[in-house]
Amino acid sequence: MSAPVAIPGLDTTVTDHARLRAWVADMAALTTPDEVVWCDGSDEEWRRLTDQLVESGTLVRLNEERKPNSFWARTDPSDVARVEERTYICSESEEDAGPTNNWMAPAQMKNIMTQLYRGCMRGRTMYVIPFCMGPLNAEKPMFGVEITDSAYVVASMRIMARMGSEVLTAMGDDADFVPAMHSIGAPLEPGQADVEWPCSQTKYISHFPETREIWSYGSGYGGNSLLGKKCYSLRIGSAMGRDEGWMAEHMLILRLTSPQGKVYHVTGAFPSACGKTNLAMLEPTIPGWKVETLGDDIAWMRFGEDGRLYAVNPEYGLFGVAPGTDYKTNPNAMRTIAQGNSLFTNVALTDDGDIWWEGMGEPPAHLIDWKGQDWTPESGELSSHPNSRFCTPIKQCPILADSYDDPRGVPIDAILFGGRRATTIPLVSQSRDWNHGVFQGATLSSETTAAAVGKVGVVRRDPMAMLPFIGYHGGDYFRHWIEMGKGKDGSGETDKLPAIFYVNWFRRGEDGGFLWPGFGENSRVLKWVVERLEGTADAEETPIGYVPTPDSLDVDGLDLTAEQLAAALAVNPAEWRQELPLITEWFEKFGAKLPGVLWAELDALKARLSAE
Ligand code: GTP
Ligand code: SPV
Ligand code: MN
Repeated sequence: MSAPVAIPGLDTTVTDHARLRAWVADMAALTTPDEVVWCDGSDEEWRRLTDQLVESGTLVRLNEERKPNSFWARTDPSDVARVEERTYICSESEEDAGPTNNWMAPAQMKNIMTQLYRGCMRGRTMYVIPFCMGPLNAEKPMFGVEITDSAYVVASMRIMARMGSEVLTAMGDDADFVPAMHSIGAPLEPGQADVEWPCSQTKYISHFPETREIWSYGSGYGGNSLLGKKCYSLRIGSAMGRDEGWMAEHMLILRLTSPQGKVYHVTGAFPSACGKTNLAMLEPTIPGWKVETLGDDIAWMRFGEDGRLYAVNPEYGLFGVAPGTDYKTNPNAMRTIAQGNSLFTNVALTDDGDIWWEGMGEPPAHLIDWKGQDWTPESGELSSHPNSRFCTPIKQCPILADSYDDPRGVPIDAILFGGRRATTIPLVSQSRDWNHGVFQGATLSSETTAAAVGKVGVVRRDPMAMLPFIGYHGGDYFRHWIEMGKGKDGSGETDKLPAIFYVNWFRRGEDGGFLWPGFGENSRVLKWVVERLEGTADAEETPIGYVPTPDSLDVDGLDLTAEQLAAALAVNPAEWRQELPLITEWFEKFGAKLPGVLWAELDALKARLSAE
């Protein structure tokens, strides 16, 4: 029911979509903004909003010659990352949220959040952003509409998703869409001065998987506020995929061409800040190999007519970890941001109006750090927050694959699971078969990073790199993976499925340093993966899967001793035996919903290890 309120911009001729109009009217009546703006995605709108954000102090315009049409933003120091503790899956039954999510009953959550939303946009503008995840010409375009009171969110959404008039027109008057409600939770009283980064100390990131709704409150940070990304494309998306027979995964997508001109597509699921963007944009160090980018964070995968699994990147931009990004590590990311049209959040500002972060060569003599303070190399503090980010259009990536816009996606040949582990996990191993690969994914472990609020460096299980993003019961999610392994419509055409590999770029040697050089050198691992697909690379069968023999991995020209290579590839049964009780404990969390085949995989692993 829409209450009769006279808010400028609320009554509009831009759409005849009755459900959309009613929802916007309801939210406006609840949050009482000064005006409602329907976003069209135009250049004029971008200029107006960024000018306004510069005026209010949220953005600083960067040097036009270095970073044209680009801006520097600093958040409140408390609003720098995803807040997993405040993220909820609100299914009707608690059981359906499973053991990996926070849960609250939908009615109770809506009650609490309705109180928070009441009047929360006072003194602010309500923006309505029609968006589409994935190509607009998809068979079934995946529409969403985000309501927000943050112009920073609108500007970021314009980079990260296809949005604006074109989308609204395509929605017609009755297209299905995911309503995604967002407020920073910082109303302005008459005469009250705004702060540079308004947000609230109370935060809720709530998902209603049954009604396909998102309600977010209190944070302006990416994953909490750009609701097309993690909230829609992973949490709601995973629930849709379960119901409709497809998969929403936290994966990069790349296209790999061998020196013989053969084309392969690879996806990779690594937890947050564990290397997806870097691998997706990799510049191979081995001659003749070519990588092209399709996506750096999210893949939607469904079976094609031919029974193969096809992946689409639902996003339109890159929201990448800034620190560590440099011409040496990720030159293609540097070339992408060099074209401008980007937002940089919580990095440092140089005296000549450019950006800088740790890992970008020699530090300048003076910077303004992410907290707005003067910084010098002697400061002894990081100039940029470890989770500082660049937000940049994917179309600017110089190695974007031409198939990026294809609504059918690209056929996947290999899936990589990977984590950040100082010990135990070898550089690469190939799973024995699909179910063993699902076991590798389900037991994936990684050290926590700055991408989420909380302690960094703690090893935790992060199944398929989806721990914070599975929108339903994790046991059902594993079952869905097992079901997908039976082929299109359960056809049993398992030879058409991608092969599954488990990688770890982050194993450390006795000196504490990384054993493997990583970045562009990871092309050597991709080469081994392809040669396994082609049946030409040797492997040693170990209890945990197939590991490269020292000769089968191309290390030509690499400054790596035989001992270092052996240490990177080592499968140490004693270390693996220590994992077994941890895996048992992990699986027990899922109770009766853990697919029996995963218990069987664990038993088989135990048996293989005890035979060592
Ligand atoms: P999200 O955007 O949070 O999902 O992260 P991501 O998985 O895309 O990670 P990203 O590629 O941004 O890398 C995160 C951090 O790991 C950066 O600081 C990188 O420099 C570093 N990194 C990436 N790849 C490698 C690698 O192969 N070796 C090493 N040692 N570090 C890497
Ligand atoms: C991640 O944390 O996995 C990210 C950044 O990709 S965010 O959009 O904040 O989720
Ligand atoms: Mn991510």
